[in-house]
Amino acid sequence: MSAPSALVFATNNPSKITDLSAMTQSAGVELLTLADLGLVCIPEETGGTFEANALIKARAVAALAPNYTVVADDSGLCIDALDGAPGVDSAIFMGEDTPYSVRNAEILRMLASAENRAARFVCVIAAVFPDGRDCTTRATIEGQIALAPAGENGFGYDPIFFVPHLGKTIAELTQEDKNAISHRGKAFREMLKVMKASEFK
Ligand code: ITT
Repeated sequence: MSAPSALVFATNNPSKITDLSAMTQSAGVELLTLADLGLVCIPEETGGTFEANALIKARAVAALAPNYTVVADDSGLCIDALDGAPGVDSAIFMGEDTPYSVRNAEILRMLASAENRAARFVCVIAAVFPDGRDCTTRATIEGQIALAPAGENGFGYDPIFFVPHLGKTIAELTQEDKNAISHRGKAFREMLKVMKASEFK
């Protein structure tokens, strides 16, 4: 079996598209966006878990594009000192229109006296196939909340997510280096493997 030659990515976040495009190009898979298909889909993320929300997004778009394999990403930053917050609410933490510079500064303030700065990015990729079946893959990257923001690349919380073995924040990495180690890179590569190995159609 082989992976589908085209995937529809059920996201409204252009930065996620940038992350995945680099990987689909090298895997020889065409990545179609909602805009490519003229679709508008903004489902309510009421699932409460990364898996449930990723499936909600993938199924909502699959209902509009039933002949395609649809993938969706639900992801977030989980900070130990904040009991896992912002977690599944990462996109809406402090309000979805609040600039990340403000959100990141607030997280640094909240952690000002924290001894434990451990955090992880979590990503679940859900896929829904034309035959109606679905599956998910999950991956994380472990790190630390930095003492100050650094770097201009990436998006969201990348400037405050420090990767100890590289001595850099994710925002200081190239696209290729981010994808090699990131929650999204690992979860998506795993999904491509599952698709190649399985009888999903
Ligand atoms: P879609 O639901 O349309 O895909 P979204 O951005 O709303 O887009 P999520 O609900 O999955 O997606 O929220 C993910 C949030 O987690 C994202 O908006 C960022 O705040 C954060 N996040 C996830 N991955 C990230 C990454 O690689 N770098 C920085 N922040 C990330």
